[in-house]
Amino acid sequence: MSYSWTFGDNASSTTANPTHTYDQAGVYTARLSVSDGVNTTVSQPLTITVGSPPTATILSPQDGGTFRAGDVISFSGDGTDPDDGTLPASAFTWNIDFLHEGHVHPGTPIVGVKSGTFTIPTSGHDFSGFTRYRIALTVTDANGLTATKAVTINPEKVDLTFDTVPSGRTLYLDGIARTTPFVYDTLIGFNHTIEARNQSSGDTSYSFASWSDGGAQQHGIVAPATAQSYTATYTTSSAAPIGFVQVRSSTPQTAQSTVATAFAQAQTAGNLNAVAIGWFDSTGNITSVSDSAGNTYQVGAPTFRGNGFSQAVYYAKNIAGRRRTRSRSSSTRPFPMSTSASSSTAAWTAPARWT
Ligand SMILES: [Ca+2]
Repeated sequence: MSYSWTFGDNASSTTANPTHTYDQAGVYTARLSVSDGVNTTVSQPLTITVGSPPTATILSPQDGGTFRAGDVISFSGDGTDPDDGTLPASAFTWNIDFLHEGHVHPGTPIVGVKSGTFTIPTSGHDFSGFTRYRIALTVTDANGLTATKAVTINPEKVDLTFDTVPSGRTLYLDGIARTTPFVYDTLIGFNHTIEARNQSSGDTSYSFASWSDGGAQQHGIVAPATAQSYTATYTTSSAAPIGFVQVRSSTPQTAQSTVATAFAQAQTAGNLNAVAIGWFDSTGNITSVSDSAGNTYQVGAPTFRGNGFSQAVYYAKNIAGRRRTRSRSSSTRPFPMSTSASSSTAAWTAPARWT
């Protein structure tokens, strides 16, 4: 069995239990490999600190201190070393990290100063949940030995309650949809955007009416120092039901290019109009059906051919809501015709050969 030590300062040994003296203070890594001539095993690295490490002290902020959005936090510290005495500013490195639940958003290290300031943001990454800042000072002595001290400061938070009237609707907080009611914890003084978008559910439409704080449909808020509620009130409306189906008929007895029939009742926007058309011709086709409100009719049931007659059904859905007149055309004696629609008039035009 053979032994091979390296001590990290270019020195080595082949004895099993060597003694080694380091000439210079510093941090070294020692390793041992053991061999039986066939297989070699290398030990875990062993860190050896030679000399006296420095001491770091954070003078401010106080560990456990608190902050609000926009606060300017001053930090300062000292570093001393048994060998070097008071350490210069060049020996200082500060790390100001934002901690969120179990993970870290590291800040850019600040190097070469014994003190400084940083400002708590008023927007951006929010402080909801378990958040805080960790301020760590690392000092390094002339031999490269280090010491680190850290303090944590905590946010002063407030609960904001959001709701809608009626409740159970969706609000947007900083652009993220949330179902009401909900409570949001945030940093006092932090800026947020709240929005009560118009929305619908099933046949019910919800139109924004007002916010309890008098703000616009979308507006910014600054988290106050005490708990606050924000409620958006909506005006609700239900889609109109499909209109009443009515019947009326026109029976021109001479050839005409257009036949018009008035619907019996006023119509409601959104209704469905259906028109049944018959004519004494087993080959002609209806070319178009329209009404005076500008609604365009589509074929509902294809033209049916009988012995000397035809008939077809047309419809227009989601109609505009006002009275209108209707007509149709044919060159033969029209079939007694009936219309089913919620109220208006429609017109239909015969093929060219009819006229
Ligand atoms: Ca030292």
